[in-house]
Amino acid sequence: MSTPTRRHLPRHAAPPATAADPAGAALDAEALDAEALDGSQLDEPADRTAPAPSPATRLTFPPDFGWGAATSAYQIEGAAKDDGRGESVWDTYSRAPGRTRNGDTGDVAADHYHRYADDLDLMRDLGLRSYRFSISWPRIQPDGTGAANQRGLDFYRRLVDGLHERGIAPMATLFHWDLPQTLQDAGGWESRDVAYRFADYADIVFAALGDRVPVWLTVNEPKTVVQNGYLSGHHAPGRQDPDAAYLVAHHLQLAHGLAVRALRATGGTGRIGPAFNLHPCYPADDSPAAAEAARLYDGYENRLYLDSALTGSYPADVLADLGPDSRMVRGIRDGDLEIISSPIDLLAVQYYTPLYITPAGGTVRRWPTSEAEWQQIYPDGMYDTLTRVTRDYGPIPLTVTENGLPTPDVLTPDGAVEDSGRVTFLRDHLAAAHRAISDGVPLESFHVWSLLDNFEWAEGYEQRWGLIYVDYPTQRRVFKRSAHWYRQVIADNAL
Ligand code: GCO
Repeated sequence: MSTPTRRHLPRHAAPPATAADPAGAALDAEALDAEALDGSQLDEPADRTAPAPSPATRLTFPPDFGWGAATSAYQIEGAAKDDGRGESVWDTYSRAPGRTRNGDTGDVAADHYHRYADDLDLMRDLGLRSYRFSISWPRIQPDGTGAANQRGLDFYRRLVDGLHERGIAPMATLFHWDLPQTLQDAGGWESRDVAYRFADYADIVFAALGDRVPVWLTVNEPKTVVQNGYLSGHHAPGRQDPDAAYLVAHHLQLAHGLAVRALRATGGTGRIGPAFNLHPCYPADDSPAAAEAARLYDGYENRLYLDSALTGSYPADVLADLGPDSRMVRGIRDGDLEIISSPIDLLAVQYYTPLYITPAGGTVRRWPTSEAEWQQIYPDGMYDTLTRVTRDYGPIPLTVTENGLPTPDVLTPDGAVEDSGRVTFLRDHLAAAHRAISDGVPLESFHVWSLLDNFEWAEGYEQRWGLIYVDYPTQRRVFKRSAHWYRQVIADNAL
């Protein structure tokens, strides 16, 4: 077997240093002081203190633009044992000692399973036109196979009906990382069979909800499962095995394609696509070696997923780097890429951060980070990502299904949450998205991550990503300043 020669910066935490790339690791550590770096060859960051534009300079969005917010099941629902829900890999992982900050789990989370009706009212008050949520596989099939658990399906039916009653379009993700534990015990995503079990689960969900959900997303961020679940090991299932990781990538892509085919087989009108987190990969300096390293890094970060889903082939440079004996390359069967590239209706893009690649194939930080130290704040990366997809893959409709940041939010005694950093961040990223639309990108909607403060995986509840503050001891919800601001943006259809 050959091991990939490069490291890949996982989301949500810095990767452990490896002997394979000591130079890159050293640069990562040095780069913690972003201000100390020389950014002279790069654009200036957006002026985050600029006043709001006057009406004359307003950025108006297309008339039917889908203003939205996003969540995922394990991060908000809680109710871990209600109504026949089975265990997922995240139950197992978060309950294991030392895996999450403060030992936090999603057992209660934002208690959305019980409070969904009130949360729907908050979405209406916010003026949302689109709500992106995920369906918990272990609520639908507690053991990952077999008959549907009707009580699980009923919950999502109530949720979807409640959205329609409030004039909000549902956008449902089929898999946001909560794999039934029973399937993990049978090999998880290393097992090709799990991709076929996913298609069975998708069949059940389409039969129950296909008439009420206009847009489906298949797999959320396969890359994060690969990098965090199987390379760095700080997400479920907590493995550190590069050879397994890329076989998992292939099976997640296969699962995506099988779900697309399952939806088509229903004959319904729903639209469907994958949700990829894309990171623009810039060379860290002007050297040819940095350009070459950034190109391969881009292969692992972006083209592995985009090329297979949209062009029906894996990037040759990544396959060569993995090597012919890698489990992934050996695991690709005839016909797989036809399945993976089954025609899709839209592509969901999640943008959080750029990456700067050194000649040695490591990464450096160029811009200040948010509270999530993996996230550099660089709004132009949104523009670059959206325009790149259109340029390289054609005018497929795009939706931004995640963009946001954590801020150190505090609920004041008079009941306010002043998250002005989130307002600035969203304004700058929306302005970049608007510029992309003006330059011809078919972007149809934008979903802030996240609607509510929630369980941020290994970071537990410490990071707050919501437009709406959740006071966990009481489960009280409070609109942050950013929620009031976003409501006005939606009402104006303009920044
Ligand atoms: C992801 C997930 C979300 C995260 C969000 C903030 O992109 O990792 O889709 O579940 O919570 O991105 O890190």
